[in-house]
Amino acid sequence: MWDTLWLDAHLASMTVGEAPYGAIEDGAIAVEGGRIAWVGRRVDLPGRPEALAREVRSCGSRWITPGLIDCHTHIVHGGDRAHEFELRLKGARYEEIARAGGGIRSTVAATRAASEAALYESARRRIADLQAEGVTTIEIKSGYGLDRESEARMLRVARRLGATLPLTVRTTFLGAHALPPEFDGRADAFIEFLCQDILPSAAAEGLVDAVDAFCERIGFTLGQTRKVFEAARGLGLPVKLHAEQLSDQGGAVLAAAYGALSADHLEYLSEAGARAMAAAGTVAVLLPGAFYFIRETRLPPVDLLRREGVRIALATDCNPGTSPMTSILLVLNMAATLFRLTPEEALAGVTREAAAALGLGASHGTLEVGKAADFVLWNITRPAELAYRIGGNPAALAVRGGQPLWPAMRS
Ligand code: DI6
Ligand code: FE
Repeated sequence: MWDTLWLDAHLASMTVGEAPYGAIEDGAIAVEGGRIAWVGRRVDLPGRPEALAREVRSCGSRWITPGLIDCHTHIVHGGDRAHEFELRLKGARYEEIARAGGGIRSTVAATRAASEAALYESARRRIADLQAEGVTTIEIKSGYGLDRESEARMLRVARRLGATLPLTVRTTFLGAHALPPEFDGRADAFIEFLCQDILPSAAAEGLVDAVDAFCERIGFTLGQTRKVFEAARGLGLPVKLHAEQLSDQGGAVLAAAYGALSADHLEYLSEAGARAMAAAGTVAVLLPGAFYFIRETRLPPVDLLRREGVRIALATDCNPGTSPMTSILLVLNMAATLFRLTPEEALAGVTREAAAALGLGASHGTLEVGKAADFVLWNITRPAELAYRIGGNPAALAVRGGQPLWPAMRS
């Protein structure tokens, strides 16, 4: 007998098939032991609902999607950069601020100074915004500590958020995010220390699910990124890359050569980069919040990605400098309005494709038997509404591992 049977719902299963959104009208989902035990049309249920499950719940004709996945965040960090925002509005550019010691470095100072408890609490609040919109899985990067102890502290906070909240957390080590002040002018030495010491010690503590780097003029070179990837490979860890955000450094080609789970940003992606990603199965993670916030004008090459068959995911990039954003629904809207993704591509980008970008494609991201019973009930009449609206929150109920996240459905 199943634990729970959810009835009177339309399902946007997000499986790849004939129907847009993998839609199943008048569907049902059965949950057993935190996983999806049955999913399909209600008329195909193998018996009377009451005979099949201990608990039968009506969804009131709502739509159900998979739990949403934010696959690229820097959500654990100290302080904020509202002041830098003011400076930019008076004319300073992001790269200028970064070169003048502001930018990422000011967040590094604030993060180093913050206690583990303070980092946990500020991240928990930001995560609460995401959860309210149906996010059940997030990725969290380090990269504002940049020394052994502070990087480990960020990742421990990420692990604790996953252990204490109804949320699946994947951690990514982003030690190669910026050059810490104590290594000024010695980027190669920092990368050496990172690969020999900071990364192995974080990995030994079980804090690292994947390894990332910021390959950019204001970040690290292709050669330095390769060293980080070699170190990750030596530890048996998958890689990802901040690639081609502000310029074409050839990062996507390198990432693909290492079988990266994803290459992220990609406004300046070349054809060669897209082809390499397609061949390697590397997911493109687009971050419209950062594009919008720094007023980038170069669009990521969405048509090229489609043509080459590169999978496209979306995320908030929640970070204090370039995307102080905690709304996954706004990401959907921005991806549609700014990048011209269809609402279906946008929803796939925060479900099926985001799961793939985290290496969780087998267990998350679609409504399919055997996968985690993570799903969201929505007060909408068609799935396109999720990308259509600006502001407002139609989430009626989020369910993770079969457990509702809040006591009653919102209408
Ligand atoms: N790309 C970004 O957009 C963020 N990091 C990165 O590698 C910016 C991080 C920051 O400015 O604090
Ligand atoms: Fe980022």
